[in-house]
Amino acid sequence: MNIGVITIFPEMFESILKSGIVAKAINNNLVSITFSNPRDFAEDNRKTIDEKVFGGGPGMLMMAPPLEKSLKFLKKKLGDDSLVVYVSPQGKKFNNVLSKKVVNNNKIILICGRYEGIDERFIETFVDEEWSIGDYVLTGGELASMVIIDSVTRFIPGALGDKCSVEEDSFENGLLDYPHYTKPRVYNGKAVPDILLNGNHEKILDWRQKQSLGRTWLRRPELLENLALTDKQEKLLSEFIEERKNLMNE
Ligand code: 4HQ
Repeated sequence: MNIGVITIFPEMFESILKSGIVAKAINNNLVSITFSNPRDFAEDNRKTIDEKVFGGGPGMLMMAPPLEKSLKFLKKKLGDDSLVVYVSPQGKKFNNVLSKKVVNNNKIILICGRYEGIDERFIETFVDEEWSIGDYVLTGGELASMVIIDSVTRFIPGALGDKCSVEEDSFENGLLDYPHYTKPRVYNGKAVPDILLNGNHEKILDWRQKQSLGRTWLRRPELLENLALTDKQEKLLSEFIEERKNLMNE
């Protein structure tokens, strides 16, 4: 998997390059990240990459020409068929489905805007897709790009030690994750649910499925609208709702 990043702050990426799963994936040659700094392609002696916005208003905008040269440099390295993504709050909401598509395409170039953003004509000419990581405003696209790189890396075969982890995650089945417990068995007066301790694997699977369904119903009901639940799942969810009603009446 080849990732290109256009940023005036490549040093921000040191965190994910040095620690954890992304660092390991790079060391194992599963991921390669190439940076390009538009500052290196500025056209004047003062290395200007930003300018005032036409029409007035606060802040500065990144100019198209240094971005274009930066992109051409990365395309030469990664290939012309790279998916070019501009991260911005105006984009399509990023999710696991997009993340997996990136892994299938095998190459992506992420453009990190600073200031008020980048010249619209650059987006129209060179950007394939605009993606947002959520409805909040960051001071730049770097953190959003790191979120995308982190998420994508998890879907690269072999990047996660435990093969099952990706398949058992939240959203893989369209549902939120069930609760997890580890030692000690009693913590702050709270015991681990008995069912997880008595070794009946079938019952444990049912319990977890029920918790997943119940939590999704409570916290993200809109996720259930896009799912066709099996009869078994309908039954488990009804039980969850019934048990919760009884708990609240106690
Ligand atoms: N920004 N999801 C503004 C974001 C953002 C987001 C990146 C701030 C682009 C110009 N990016 N710059 N939310 O807030 O992706």
